[in-house]
Amino acid sequence: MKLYDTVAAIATPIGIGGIAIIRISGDKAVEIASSLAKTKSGIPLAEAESRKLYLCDIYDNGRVLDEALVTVMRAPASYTGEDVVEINCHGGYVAARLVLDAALTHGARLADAGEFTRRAFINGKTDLTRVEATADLIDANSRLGAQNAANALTGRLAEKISALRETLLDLASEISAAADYPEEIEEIDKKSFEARLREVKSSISKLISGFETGKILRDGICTVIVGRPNVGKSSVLNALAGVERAIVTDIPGTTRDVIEENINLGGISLRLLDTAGIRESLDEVEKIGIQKSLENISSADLCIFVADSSEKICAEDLKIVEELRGKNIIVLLNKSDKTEPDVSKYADELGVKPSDIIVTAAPKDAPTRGIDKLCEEIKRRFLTGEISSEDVFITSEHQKMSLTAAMLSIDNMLSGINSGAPDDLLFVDLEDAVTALGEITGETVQEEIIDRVFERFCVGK
Ligand SMILES: Nc1nc2c(ncn2[C@@H]2O[C@H](COP(=O)(O)OP(=O)(O)OP(=O)(O)O)[C@@H](O)[C@H]2O)c(=O)[nH]1
Ligand SMILES: [Mg+2]
Repeated sequence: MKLYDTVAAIATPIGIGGIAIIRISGDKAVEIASSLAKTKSGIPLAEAESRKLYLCDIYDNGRVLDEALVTVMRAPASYTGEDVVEINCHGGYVAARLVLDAALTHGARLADAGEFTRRAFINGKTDLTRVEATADLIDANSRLGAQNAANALTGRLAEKISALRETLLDLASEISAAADYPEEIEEIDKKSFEARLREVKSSISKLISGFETGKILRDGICTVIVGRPNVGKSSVLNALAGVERAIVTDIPGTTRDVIEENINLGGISLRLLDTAGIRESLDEVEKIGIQKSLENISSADLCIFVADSSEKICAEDLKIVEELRGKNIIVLLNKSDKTEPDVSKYADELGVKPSDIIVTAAPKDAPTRGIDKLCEEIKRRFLTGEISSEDVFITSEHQKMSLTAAMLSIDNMLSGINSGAPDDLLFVDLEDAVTALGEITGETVQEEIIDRVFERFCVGK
């Protein structure tokens, strides 16, 4: 499929580095590259062997820009399925930009964000699960997140969805054969039909229940640390991060803005947000900081409430805990090096379960306490069960929505079978389920969903 113009972009991040890659894709890719790159061996690029590296000088208007390795990948054996040329020039801020500008001058258009992958999708080189996995892998911020993305990228999720879709298509063809040729084909065996349907349902339900894990693998656990001023929130952040990330002083109101730190927790990413201590304040800047603290609570996966266990619980503490009701919350009784806190008394006063409380200390220049326990508790809450290197979890809302829609249609069919519904009604639900599963791989997807998937991509991918 070659409906498009030829596009080009820098596929690597701009900055100091050994290599930058300029990717050109489309009908005129080789022609445009030929007007820039002259192979050292004298072979015209138009005659270059596909997928072989050629050392070239890159020129623009007779002026040499760089010395680069150039690969021609002829359609359809390329990333996009079109003719692609990749120029591996030197990294940095200037060389790649000049080479790209030269390609644009010679007739290429600057590629939109995700356009190379979108072309690959349109040309059937990839399916929508792999497209989403590509974005997940690029954005991955943890080892297990990258592993999950790589599993989906190599087709594990697509295979699962396609197998389920195939089973449903088989069932559909059995129904329609029985309806079309009632004399030759016996009525469908409802018992075996139902059994196969239940198998598909259980696989779908497993995939849906893996969504929470998939989301954690992809985005990490968004954790907000809240509490009154001076209780030790920033000290806890620093203890978890293992570095002096946030300023710690004995002046209440030290932290005013939200401070973010990403830490690795057993292969997943813990995105910690240290916030301004919440209190009634007249200071304009502090007030904005407090507002931000409150806003972050609503979108967090986990709220760590820090209290100073060397002081009595006060109205301000209770007010903050009230803000956290209904959220996933862990209470830290901090500064336990000063006095040993009575956990059950605090649990009563704060109205939380004793099992949600961890006794901690994060004093300056002295050993910490309870930080390991905090990490274990977070892992226990968010990583239920071992994640094997073979596992693949869905990561996007759209995948979950389509699976839920397929599940609904299957439930309709199951109750239809029980109530003796006619085959043509079952057929309608089967078609809906097949369509819903096709939305995940991209076989039956609407443009709007595709647009949403590609919104996440950067230029050059
Ligand atoms: N003894 C002791 N001191 C602590 C502990 N945790 C924090 N501190 C001290 O308490 C003071 C306040 O600590 P921070 O971490 O800045 O407190 P915060 O909650 O971030 O305060 P704000 O940013 O003002 O809201 C500092 O002097 C810390 O060294 C602890 O566990 N034990
Ligand atoms: Mg602070």
